Parts: sequence; structure tokens; C-alpha cells
Amino acid sequence: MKKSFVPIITVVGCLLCNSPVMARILIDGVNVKGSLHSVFRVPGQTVEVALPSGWQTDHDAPNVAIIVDASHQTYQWQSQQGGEDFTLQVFSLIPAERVRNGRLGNYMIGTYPVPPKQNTAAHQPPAGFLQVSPRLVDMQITDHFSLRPFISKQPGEFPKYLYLNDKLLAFLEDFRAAIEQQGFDIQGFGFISGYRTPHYNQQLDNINHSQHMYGNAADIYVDVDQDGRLDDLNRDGQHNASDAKFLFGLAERFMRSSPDYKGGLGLYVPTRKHTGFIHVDVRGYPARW
Ligand SMILES: [Ca+2]
Ligand SMILES: [Ca+2]
Repeated sequence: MKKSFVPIITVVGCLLCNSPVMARILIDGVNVKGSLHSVFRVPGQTVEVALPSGWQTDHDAPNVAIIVDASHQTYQWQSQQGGEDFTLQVFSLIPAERVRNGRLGNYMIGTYPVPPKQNTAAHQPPAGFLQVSPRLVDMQITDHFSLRPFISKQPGEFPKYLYLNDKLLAFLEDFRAAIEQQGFDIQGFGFISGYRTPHYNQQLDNINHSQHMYGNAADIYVDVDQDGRLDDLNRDGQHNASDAKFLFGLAERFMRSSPDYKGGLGLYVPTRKHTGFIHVDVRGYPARW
């Protein structure tokens, strides 16, 4: 981080601390249940932090508004009863107006479709991009995910740039926990891709309005044994399409039972070129393929 400071806001009356299924903290309306979360905003934007009912800060202010400046910032809250803490990392983005001829520095961003498809929030070009230096690559951005898997896989020197909707991060954390509750010893996911620049997305001959370009999407698989392919989730002794369908079913049931999340789910069975995986996104309305 170029600069960080840590205002400790003490939380008292931690009535919900032992209830993992209940709302914990709302960050710009996103329900965050873990102990580490990150948001990506351009300078001047405001991040609204709302503590759950029953929590108060030592300033007697249950709601906090953070105004983003030109440097990354870290905020931390601690439970007065101990044992609970929450860290919010606010990443300051390079404004999108700085993109020139489809580039930021030497890094190819490409061009976002204009006008946005359907003109929905899910198709609005990012307001800015995070400059990713080598030292940021393995930085944790939530409890179980670092920046690394979300970086566009296109060739190019550092600094690289990306945008992420932090609601995707909350989704991935919650979905990971849901899979764990099914009895799988899962830490993170294997990633096929996270953010894609329009430049890279075009090279992949992908659809014009891919949610990957808007930081809303990830292509993931369960890889507890870390051999680079989807695990034998249905435990039939074989690695094949049925495991991808099993994962898709888990995601479908999770999304259907989670009012916080509406979005896309895509099934990709294994081929000679890639393992089985699923696409997930938080576009705000259902899509299936
Ligand atoms: Ca595996
Ligand atoms: Ca199997």
C-alpha cells in the first residue's frame, strides 16, 4: 500500500458476533460476513459503512462515511468484547479518464462498448482501474482470496490494471463457505479468469458484453488437491462433466437461497483445453447457460 492508516473504531454491544449467518457489516449495501473486505473506488467517491443493529462505535455513530482519496487506506474495527475484528481496505483507483487510446501507460485496456448494453448498472464501464504493482499481486483482499487470480491473463508488463466489484468478492466468500458446509475442505477456488480488459476479452472471441469486463464475474472450480483440475466432487471416482454439473448445482441452489445475490451462472464441462468450471457473476438479474 502506498499509504495506510488505521483508525481503530471500537465496537461495543456485539450482540451478533456469534451468529455467522446474520448480517454483520454493510459496505455500500453489500453484506459482508468475513473479517476482511476490499472496495475499489475513485478519489472523491464515498464508501458507506453501516454496522449491524446492536453495534455502536465509541463515537456513538453506527454509520461511517469514508471519502476516498488518492491513496489506498485501511480501516479496522474491533469488538470491545475481543475475538472479533473487521478490516476494510479501500483501494484508490486511477480514474478511467486517464485511459488514452485504449491504454493506461503501456497496458492495454481496450474500449468498453458504448452505449452500454441494456444500460444497466452491470454494463457501466468502471469509473477507474487499480494499478497493480508486483507487490500488490499476492495481497489478500478478502479472507480467502488475493488479487492474483482476478488479474487479466493478457500478456503485459507491470503495472497492470484491473477493476473489481466488491460484491463479487462477498459472493465468492459466501459461496465458498456454503461449499464448505457441504463437507468439502475448501480454502479457495481454482480460477480460470476474473477481471478481463475489453482488449483481452476481444482476443478470446468472447461475447461483447462479458461481465468479466465489468469486474462482476469469475470462472471458478473446486480444486482442494490443487492439481489444476476440478475435483471429483460427486465422489464417483471419475473426473468428468458430472463434477462440473455438480458444482453448477451447488451454485444454483446457493444463489436461489441467497437474496443478496442475483446474477449469472454458466456451466463449462471439461474439454481437452480446459478443466470443468462454472462462470459466476453478480450482474443483478438472473442469467443461465
Ligand atoms: Ca483438483
Ligand atoms: Ca466425479
